[in-house]
Amino acid sequence: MSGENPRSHFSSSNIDLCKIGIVGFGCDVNSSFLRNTAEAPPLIRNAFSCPSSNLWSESGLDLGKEDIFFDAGDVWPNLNEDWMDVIEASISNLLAHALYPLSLGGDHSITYFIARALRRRYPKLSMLYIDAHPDLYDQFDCNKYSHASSCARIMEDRLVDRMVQVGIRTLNGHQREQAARLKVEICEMKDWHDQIEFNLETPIYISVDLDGLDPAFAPGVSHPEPGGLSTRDVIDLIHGLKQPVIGADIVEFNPGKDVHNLTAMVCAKLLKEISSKILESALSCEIKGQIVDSAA
Ligand SMILES: [Mn+2]
Repeated sequence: MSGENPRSHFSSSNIDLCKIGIVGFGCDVNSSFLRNTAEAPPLIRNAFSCPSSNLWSESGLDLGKEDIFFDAGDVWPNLNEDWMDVIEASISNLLAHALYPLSLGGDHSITYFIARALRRRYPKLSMLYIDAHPDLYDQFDCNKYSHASSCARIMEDRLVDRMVQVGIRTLNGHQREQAARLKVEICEMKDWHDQIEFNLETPIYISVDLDGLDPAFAPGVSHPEPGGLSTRDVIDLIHGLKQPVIGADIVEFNPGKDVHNLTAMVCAKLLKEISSKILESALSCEIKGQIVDSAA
């Protein structure tokens, strides 16, 4: 470990020097089956700074250095607030400080509200959506903001130019129709191979639902679906992206279903590798914000 206090690595005093804005959303009100993903953000933070590992990414970046992460803390539901606006405003605030937002969920419904904020900043944007589920229901349990409908909302509102989904293995008839109608590009798990190329040409936002991984690797989820990606598959996929990565979320970790903290550690590992990828993108630009300008 490079620091004295292993739990302080997200903290930094100067928001304007940092590159990545971390925010947790303790939101599971749009979950359709089980709750408890709201408990995830602090556990992912703990796993990130757990002294069982170090803070270096596989690409050789020391994520324990100062002025990488600005920690905006965790946002918790307040029945008197419009929760959707709170998420969108939280991301907008990070973007206003030229930070690349990295959100810890919470259920997958948060991604739609994150994308609403991102779209105002990024006129060209692709989303890489790693999940067992396409989340394309027109509505689920009479809830149009369900975590099972987030991609339908994102595509209807044209919040991304391309939506590429990986790990999908639960398509039904309705969602196949929705995917065709909304032009979602789905790499079904049955067709997955590790040399796959998506040829993304715009900045990329990554959304990782832990159930995209096989439950053998990430058992702490509400909807375990056998036959999924390995942790290595996901890391290699992230490493292989050629366009700048401008933000991400890590969602649907259900601590109540975890085994020996395994899924929390997977979240932390993905947090490190995604952060490293974001930093590589940021460092390749001499001035913060150049990615935005070049994408216009
Ligand atoms: Mn899912």
